[in-house]
Amino acid sequence: MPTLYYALGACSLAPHIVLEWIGRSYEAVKVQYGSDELLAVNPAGAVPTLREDDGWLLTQAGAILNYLAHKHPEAMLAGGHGLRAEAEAHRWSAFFASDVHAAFWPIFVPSRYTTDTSDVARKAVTEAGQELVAKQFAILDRHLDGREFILDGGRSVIDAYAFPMMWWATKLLPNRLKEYANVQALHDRIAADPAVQKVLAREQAAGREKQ
Ligand SMILES: N[C@@H](CCC(=O)N[C@@H](CS)C(=O)NCC(=O)O)C(=O)O
Repeated sequence: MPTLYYALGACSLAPHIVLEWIGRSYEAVKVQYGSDELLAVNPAGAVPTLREDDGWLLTQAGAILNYLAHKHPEAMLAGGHGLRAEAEAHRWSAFFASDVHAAFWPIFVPSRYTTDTSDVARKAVTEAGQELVAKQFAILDRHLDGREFILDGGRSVIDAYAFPMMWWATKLLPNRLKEYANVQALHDRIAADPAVQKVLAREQAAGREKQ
């Protein structure tokens, strides 16, 4: 049975959702950033990490999602067949990893982006991050015009990848997702999915447990 190491509300929510969509047994282990338990499975001290029964470890959200989609073709989460469909899946995976996720970092941890410790400097970094995130959501919003999901071929791991980031945006952008009606619609569609509700409830319950 595969094991997913996750943290609350983090990008690890994406493979957590995908494991639920796949519908096979898995274990989800909540970890603390910086803990020995996490460092033992991911030298970056980051989530997500997927562990297979034989001890094989896979890190990087995009790689895990791609692996799960192809390990379970019956779940039809890879976003279509053929060279171009695969290229599109890689394109959007890279977009979320390199452009969207990275744009959130100055908002999450502004101190990593300036050596100036003043509140003014930190606030400026946060605002720069918000602008960068907004730019990425504008791109996604245009792409989603007339589409139900990000890739052709229906719901895919890429929609799950988008979900935590859309969720963060509803909390961290000054205008939330108001300017991005198509992104808001995708967020709402994924959020309403019973499997997603189950995963969110599980993560929240785990968060309430005593450490
Ligand atoms: N490139 C990595 C980034 C993973 C990442 O940054 N995860 C965050 C949570 S969303 C994390 O674990 N941060 C802890 C830290 O940076 O200390 C991936 O896509 O898996």
